[in-house]
Amino acid sequence: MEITKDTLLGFYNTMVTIRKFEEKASELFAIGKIPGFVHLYIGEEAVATGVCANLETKDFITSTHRGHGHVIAKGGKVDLMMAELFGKVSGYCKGKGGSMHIADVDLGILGANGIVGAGQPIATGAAFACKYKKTDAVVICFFGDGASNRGTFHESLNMASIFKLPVVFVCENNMYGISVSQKYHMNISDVSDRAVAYGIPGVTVDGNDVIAIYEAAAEAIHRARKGDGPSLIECKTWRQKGHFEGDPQTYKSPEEQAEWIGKDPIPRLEKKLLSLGYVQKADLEKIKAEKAKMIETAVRFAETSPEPSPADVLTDVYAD
Ligand SMILES: Cc1ncc(C[n+]2csc(CCOP(=O)(O)OP(=O)(O)O)c2C)c(N)n1
Ligand SMILES: [Mg+2]
Repeated sequence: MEITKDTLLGFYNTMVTIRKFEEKASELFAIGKIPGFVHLYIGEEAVATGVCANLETKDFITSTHRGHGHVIAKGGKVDLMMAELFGKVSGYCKGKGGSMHIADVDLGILGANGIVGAGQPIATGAAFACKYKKTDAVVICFFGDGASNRGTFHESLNMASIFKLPVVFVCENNMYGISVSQKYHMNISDVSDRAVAYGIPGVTVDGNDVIAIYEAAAEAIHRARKGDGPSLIECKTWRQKGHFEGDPQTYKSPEEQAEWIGKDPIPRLEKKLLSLGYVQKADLEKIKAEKAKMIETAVRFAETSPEPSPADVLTDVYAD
């Protein structure tokens, strides 16, 4: 599979947008401008980027509590996202969802979700609908290593397998469920081994290598789109921040943190772009400055947007 300069630069733009969004969210949370919980995706940007680069607008994703990267990679607008984090009426969900419940059905973003593992049956149901309606769309289900221990994971893979549904299960294995290391929360080292139990392909890829993820996802998405059913892709990665903003992270050793910072997916892609002669260092700086500016504009939009009215507290909460 030949990967063009434009494709690689597209990856870079998306990953830097996610990084800048997350860094700004961290800063704003620390000074009390963002209410509620914030779970950041810093260090994991290659996963959403590499997978979603294969998708079309008609395709769907389900996301998690750590969902900002998925939304951006699927085409979500950073100003509406930032306003949602601020709880403003101009946000994606009129400020009623917050960081963990951003959705944009028109873009196929079926929602971030505060309930671990809840996206798996939603993705399976959406894939059933795609097959039933013969829309040729596929569904990507993002979830963590912790979520692969939930019953929803096993039920969803089984159902998707027997019905040959067009869904790709993407496990973002950042090696922790909150403070609990994978070593303690499961008895296997590769989540992809779980695919065997459902008779579907399962692969493990380097989750900090956007190209490897793009290629693995391309194959699984092609398979799903042509009617051959689901796959499981495990991306081994690392969250550079705490589970949530404010987490003291006493469970991570400084050595493992340093090792993984050294594997940061963004400098890694920068090296690739530079070595191929596609960019100069100044071009990369320019992209970073552009994205930082775009996020500043989003923050201004969020800050200057009105607060929701208490009178609207129950509107859009229940479906008729
Ligand atoms: C059903 C359910 N159980 C427990 C929680 C509390 N909880 C929030 S995040 C989390 C860990 C999730 O770990 P993982 O799936 O690996 O995702 P990560 O945070 O590492 O991205 C838990 C247990 C929850 N939100 N929902
Ligand atoms: Mg995890």
